[in-house]
Amino acid sequence: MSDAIRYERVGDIAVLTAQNPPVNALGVDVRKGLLSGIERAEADGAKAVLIYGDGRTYFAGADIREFGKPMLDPGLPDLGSRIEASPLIVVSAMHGTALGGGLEIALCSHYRIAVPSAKMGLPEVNLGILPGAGGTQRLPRVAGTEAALDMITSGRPIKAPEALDKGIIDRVTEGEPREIGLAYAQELLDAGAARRAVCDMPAPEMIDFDTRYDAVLKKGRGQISPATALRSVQAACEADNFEAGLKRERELFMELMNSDQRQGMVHAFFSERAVSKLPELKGVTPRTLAQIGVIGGGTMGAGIATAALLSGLKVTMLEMTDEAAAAAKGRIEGNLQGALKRGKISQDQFDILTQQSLVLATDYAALAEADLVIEAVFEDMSVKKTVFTQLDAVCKPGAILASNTSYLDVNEIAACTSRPEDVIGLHFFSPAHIMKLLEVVVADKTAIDVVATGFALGKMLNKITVRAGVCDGFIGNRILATYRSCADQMILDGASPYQIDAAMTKFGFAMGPYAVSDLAGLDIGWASRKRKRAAGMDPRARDSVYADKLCEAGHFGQKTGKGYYVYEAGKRGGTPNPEVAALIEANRAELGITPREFTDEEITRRYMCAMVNEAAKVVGEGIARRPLDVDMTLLFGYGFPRYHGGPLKWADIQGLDGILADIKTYAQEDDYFWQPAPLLEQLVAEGRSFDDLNKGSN
Ligand code: T1G
Repeated sequence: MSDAIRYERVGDIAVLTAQNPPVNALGVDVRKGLLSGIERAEADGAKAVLIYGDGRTYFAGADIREFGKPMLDPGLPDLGSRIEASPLIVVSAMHGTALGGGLEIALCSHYRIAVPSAKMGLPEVNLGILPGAGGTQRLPRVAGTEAALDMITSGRPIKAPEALDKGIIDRVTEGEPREIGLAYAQELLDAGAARRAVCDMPAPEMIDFDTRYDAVLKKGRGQISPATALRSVQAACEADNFEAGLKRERELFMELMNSDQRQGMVHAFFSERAVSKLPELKGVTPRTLAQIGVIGGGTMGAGIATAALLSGLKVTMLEMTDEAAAAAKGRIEGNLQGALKRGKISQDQFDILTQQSLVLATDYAALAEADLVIEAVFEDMSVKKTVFTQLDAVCKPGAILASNTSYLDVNEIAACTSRPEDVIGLHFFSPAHIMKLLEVVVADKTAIDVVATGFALGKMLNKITVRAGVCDGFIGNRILATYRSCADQMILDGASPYQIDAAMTKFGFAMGPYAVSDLAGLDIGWASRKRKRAAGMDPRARDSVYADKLCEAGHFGQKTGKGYYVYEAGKRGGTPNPEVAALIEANRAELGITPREFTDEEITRRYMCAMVNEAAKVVGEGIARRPLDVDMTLLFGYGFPRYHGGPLKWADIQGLDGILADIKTYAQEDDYFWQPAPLLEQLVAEGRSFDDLNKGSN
């Protein structure tokens, strides 16, 4: 018997207890244990079998770490069929998260009971695959085609009471899984209940799968797993018999298992968990966080305050005037109204957050007791310095002084205080109560427990928290500046902003870079270009001025109704702004450029090569610790498609040698912009990948 499954007899019931912490993943030892447990129960005269999990959950699914490796026997589909075929009555008692292969094992059991808090679902599409142990065949049989399709293509788990309504489970009972499972199994035996196998149920009802397929494919923006999973459910309705449906599911499952998208999504799964685990923070106690200050109540500051309030922190919002403070309060209340509408908080909580947890102030003295102050004022070094000098004067010893700067030098900000060890960058993304990314920018003198507190705050606010070093733009905005610049150069050379946007949405971004600029406000890029020019640009850098002309005319994108696109009130999205082409042509003429054609493939390749090259520099210079830190930054802050895993995972999958070769080809036209990253050259020379660096750092 494997250690992962404990076997015992309680009267007529054989009890199989999973013991594979932390989530009872169905690795090979668990599968072996379940198989031999069933065989032993049948051999030693038991009349029923109870399956449940020790610790925090029933099986949370297949062991994802086994993906991409040869499958060791017994495989999950065969194990499931064997459990289902048992002549004994098999009962699963679920708690925690019965996900993927976990729910599939439960569906192979003859009866299912769960505690009310249990959640169940088939989230495989989020890993780039589909339920591969009969889930696409059994779930529609018990829940109906529509309900099953919804769960399988969305991957969303549901709570036990809903699962009961849908017929996925038979009973919901408060208690310990072992106790409620034993009682239920005994009750079934006492009542002489029959074995009940889902595979014997009639095929689910047919629907118009082709129309649905197109909709699912479109919604996935290039992600293939939900649409492929739909075809597998279709097989449940159409196949001649249950076995034939299972076989089709297996074929489609293997197609996805061998896909690049599966690699990308599994990388994302593990990386989002690894990103905040830094070796240097092990054993470091974060400072206390109960009360925070936010300076500046614009969109960003109000978003930060909202996120902090929602996580249970008390917030003092500092503004310059009473009017500005009232406006900030209005923004925060507006954000919290959103949370109220979405059911995240109750009206009572809303009242407490706005009336008790939030304090408005116009005097720095109000920040004297704050454990952490985050400034979100105008992005200008002299303004920041004024703020930090005042904070230094009023804040209590040990308070953390944080800047939400997107680009500026945190060392320089820290140097204007008497306590640079307490200064850190906390770079939120707008809207800060919604966007998942937080860059924790560690300056030269930042104390380690201040870094730990930055990560603790990220956890409280439910963010993906990434460590970044100091440089212009940190991880994300620095890489963004480079790929945006690559796009701007393609425009000078002949591409159009609309072609670039179309090519990048085809790649999987929700929006292309120019539509994003319109959304963020063209004034942001304008200010950044002016700052770079003022600091002195390298004469070899190609500068484009057509976008400046839009700004000079007062067109800042969506907020003014016009930018790269024209936005009509009440309509979603925009249409290309006809004035833009003339501005670009004038810029080309000024520079003596004869425009040429670009294919979508070339646009994508250049854009991605620029992103990967800068990302490799960011890792090589230690601004990001590991390639996965870059990948998670781009995924959670910049809309990079999850199914590609992140730019550096994408690069690994494409092949680093080909990317380096293309960069060198582009460098023949412009050897200033296209300077190959030393780390990329090194990896290619050594035949290694970015992922090798991730693994080496664990
Ligand atoms: N396999 C391996 N490791 C897993 C795992 C899994 N399925 N699930 C979690 N872990 C690790 C995770 O990496 C972390 O490790 C630790 O457990 C705690 O997780 C044939 C093909 C269950 C809701 O997709 O959604 O079944 O970082 O920090 O917030 O159809 O983990 O501590 O080293 O996330 O309490 C389908 C994936 C698989 C579920 C718990 N199942 N897991 O969340 O803790 S595919 C899933 C989760 C499949 C069949 C197929 C969540 C959770 P470390 P955690 P949590």
